[in-house]
Amino acid sequence: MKMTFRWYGEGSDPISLRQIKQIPGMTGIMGVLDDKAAGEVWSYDECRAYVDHVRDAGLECEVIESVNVHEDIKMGLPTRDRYIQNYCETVRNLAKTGVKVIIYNFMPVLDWLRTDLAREIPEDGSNSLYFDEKDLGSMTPMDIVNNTAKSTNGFSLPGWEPARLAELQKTLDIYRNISTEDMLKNFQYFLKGVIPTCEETGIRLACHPDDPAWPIFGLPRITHSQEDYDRILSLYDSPCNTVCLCTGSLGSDPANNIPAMIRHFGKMDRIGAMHVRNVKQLGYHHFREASHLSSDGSLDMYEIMKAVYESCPDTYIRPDHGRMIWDEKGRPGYGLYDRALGACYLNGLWEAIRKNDR
Ligand SMILES: [Mn+2]
Repeated sequence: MKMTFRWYGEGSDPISLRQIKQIPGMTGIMGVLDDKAAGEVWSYDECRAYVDHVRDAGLECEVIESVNVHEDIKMGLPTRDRYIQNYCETVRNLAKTGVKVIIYNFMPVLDWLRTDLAREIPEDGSNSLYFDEKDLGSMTPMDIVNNTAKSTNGFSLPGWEPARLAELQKTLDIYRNISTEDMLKNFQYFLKGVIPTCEETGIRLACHPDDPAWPIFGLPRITHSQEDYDRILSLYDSPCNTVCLCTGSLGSDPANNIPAMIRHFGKMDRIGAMHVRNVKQLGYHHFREASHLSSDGSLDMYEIMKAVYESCPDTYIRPDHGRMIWDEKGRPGYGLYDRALGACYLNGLWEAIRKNDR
């Protein structure tokens, strides 16, 4: 297991590489070129400069996140071929710098979704990301976008880039005529276009699940259960077609048995990377994010780490969204303190599991 930390890059992330390096057991980052629009090529020079900068700080940079798939690919528009070519070029450029895994998602338009980015946790006065489907009742997708954009403390958020949301209404109208089956066909077309380049360059592509793990606003979401991922892996059978198993996204639905899913895909060697965080299920389509500690949420983090140890012990892991604690002001979900605590806790579980196995 390699413990890593999401980092948005110099100028975009208020957290420094030096701070990340000081978290015990931290080996590297999961990086992103934060200013890139979906569909744009990440040039070799840009990738090289980013990776070298991370390495100069004594950290590895083997996982890159949010190489976003252009909406035209997901919608199956004729313009998709150009964007698939661009994607392949980015894959090649990243591979040349030593990157091993690229995390992406195939969520239609809205990416991850919350109804509150700073809901106070009554027990301790901290706050975290929160979702209650009942609050969506009166909201349009446009309301949600505006709300989210207002609550980010001035930071960009992955998946909420203004450029891709500018034509939101037009995009939503197109999706009205796209079925789940169409979406799967578009996904397969994308994989057929990109996986051969991944195989050639040794990059593993890891698909992040829908967050939350159910359909929203009637959009065709196809990546939120074990069955969904079995189908996606069968669309293109390759060791490079893998899952980014995000325990918090999948864990928003109590029907998903996370340790069982880790074992299932881990034993197939189809987990490219993991996001490991806890979530507190509060009712039907209703949850908030919790500290990583098992007893603070609904997921058994010991069982999760044990499943990793037993089925995919070499995978990349990072703590995911943290609460805002100790008066930190930062990007919602991506503060330093609670994610650092999360990493230490997961490392502690790992040490105990490992030693207990001797
Ligand atoms: Mn995640």
